Amino acid sequence: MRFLIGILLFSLSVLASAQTPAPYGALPSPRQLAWHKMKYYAFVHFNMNTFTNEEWGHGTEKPDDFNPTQLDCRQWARTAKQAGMEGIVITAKHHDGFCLWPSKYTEHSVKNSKWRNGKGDVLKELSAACKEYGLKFGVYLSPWDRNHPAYGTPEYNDIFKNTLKEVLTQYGDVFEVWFDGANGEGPNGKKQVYDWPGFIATVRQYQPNAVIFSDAGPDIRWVGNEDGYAGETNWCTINRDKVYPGYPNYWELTVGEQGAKDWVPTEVNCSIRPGWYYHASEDDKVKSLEHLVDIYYSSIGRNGNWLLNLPVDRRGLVHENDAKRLLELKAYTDKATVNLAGGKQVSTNSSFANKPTFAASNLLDGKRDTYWAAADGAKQATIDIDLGKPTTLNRLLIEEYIELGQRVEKFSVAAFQNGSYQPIAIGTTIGNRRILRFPTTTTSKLRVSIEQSLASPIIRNIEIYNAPELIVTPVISRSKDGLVRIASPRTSDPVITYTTDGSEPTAKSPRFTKPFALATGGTVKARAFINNMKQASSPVTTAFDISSAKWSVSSSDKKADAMIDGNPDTFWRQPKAGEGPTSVVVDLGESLPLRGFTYLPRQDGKKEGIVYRYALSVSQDGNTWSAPVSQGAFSNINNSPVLQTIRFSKPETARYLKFDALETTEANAPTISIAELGALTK
Ligand code: FUL
Repeated sequence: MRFLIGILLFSLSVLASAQTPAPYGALPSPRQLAWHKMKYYAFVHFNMNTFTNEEWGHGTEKPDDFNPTQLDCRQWARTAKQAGMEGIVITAKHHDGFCLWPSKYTEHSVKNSKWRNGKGDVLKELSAACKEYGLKFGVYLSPWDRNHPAYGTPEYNDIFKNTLKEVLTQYGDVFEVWFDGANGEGPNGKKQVYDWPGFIATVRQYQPNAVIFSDAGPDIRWVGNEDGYAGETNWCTINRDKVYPGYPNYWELTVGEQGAKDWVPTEVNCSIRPGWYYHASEDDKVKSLEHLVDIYYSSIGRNGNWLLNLPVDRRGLVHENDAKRLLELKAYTDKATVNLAGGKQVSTNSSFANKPTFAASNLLDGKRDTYWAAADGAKQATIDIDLGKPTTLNRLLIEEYIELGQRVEKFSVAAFQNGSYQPIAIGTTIGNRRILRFPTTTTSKLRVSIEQSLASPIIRNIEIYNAPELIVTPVISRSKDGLVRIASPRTSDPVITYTTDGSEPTAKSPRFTKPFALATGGTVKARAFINNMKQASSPVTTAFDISSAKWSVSSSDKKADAMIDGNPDTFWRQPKAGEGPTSVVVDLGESLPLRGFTYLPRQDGKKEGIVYRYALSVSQDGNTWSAPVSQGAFSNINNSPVLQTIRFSKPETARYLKFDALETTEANAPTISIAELGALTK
């Protein structure tokens, strides 16, 4: 009898597996699947740093410094909603330890601030606003705490768990908990050994549906950069055992690991401005529409979700410039995603068990739960889409049915032209969502070929778009001799107009025809036009201080000039690790009133030699040096290698600058590198 039941069960399972495609490899959990249905939501960096003009606060700030004058979380939610975003993740506590809610577990919180007489609670207002606007609510909580007296002791782990509990139990549903990998010293100079399993268990206990983000997941992973780019190849899988928050081989996170055992997809976080926090000096540095569109395709279009940061300002509002750009992006992406393939004819050369349930028509039906599956065991297949009439197109969206795993390794797209299929695009992985960009083509038939797959391909959806062309924003540069050039790369025959009086460039502004001098500095704004001046790029602004025309670097290394050549793409590197100077002296050629300096780290994506701690001294004669007029650390420079602007506490008059690199971001790479050093005289 037992034997017969065994046979029956076995035959039933064989039958069932023949009826539906079998899953392959690591699979997403229900909470991950819910997250995969999202794609675009806001990060808001708003906390103590907003008021102290810092990126990483020190933990010594006064609670009274937190003082928004017109805080309006409904404005944030309204702006996010209008922008097409699906949620907001707020920096409830950043590295300086200040809590945006009245926590029982620290004195460093809104409860001790004069703001609303200590009765304010940003999380309460934001969670209510999110609810009102139908947005999901998420929280960023930094385990690193530069204020808490218990930091660096086992007691702190319990405090952090209690803090988490407060945030996870008082504000309704939380869809995401964002754990930062940064782990520095606390107020006692001690580092903390974090109880990650305990932190994760706390989230699971109080918000079981929330996804947990960190470098290592467990649910969603960091993409390995803060620039907004996932890998063109991007697997949802990694081996979680080897990755941990603060994992040094962060570039592995950009592409994931094919066939690895854990499902931990990428969330792409980047800021709409250079900094994460609001700095008035960055009001004209909001990323251009073209840049944001590029990030859209490199995040949402490369199997990631996009967490776009809005640095809420000191009033407590999303700044007008950021809000305007968000709406421009929404208007563009709406136009760029009008589906031209919906309901068209589609056929494939392979299908699972020849069953209508897995038919090709599912590919174009716009439904999330239906899919086409190739025959069991097939590793290749072709999908033919008949658009019925010549159609102009330049984008293709393709999505795998990830409920059964991520499979496709390589695919291509071809357009039927002059009697045969001509290749127009290639791709590697697909995953939850992949958008391919290719030159505008007109065709009535498209062929998508799955060329290599870990298991038989299973595709949920294909869409085709004709995205409007965008003009690339001009690039403004100034050479060492103080001549300004403006170029608009990859745009044919643009007309570039510019201003130097701070006004917005229009079609009527002076045209850029040849380099012009701006040796003592000024602000240049430019814009590119095409189509008889009817179509314009975003305006771009670059402010210059004094040029380096008269400067020299006191060094026998000829390459040292790279650090003062005005070209951000060249950099000087200390010849050999541990050898040569870790300090450089720049002769400004004349005595100048100095208000600060700038350091641009190398811009080639590599980290070697990026300076973290520095000291800056000045001299009139190059022999006698002041004590450092500025000394400190460039916050977050490793993850976000943008221009560092340091202002002195009081003006200094000097002819020589000495820049001492006290520590680099990678402890084991003592060589230093500098793309540009600059002086601030204004
Ligand atoms: C990083 C932090 O150190 C930055 O300040 C910022 O919060 C960014 C989103 O994550 O690791």
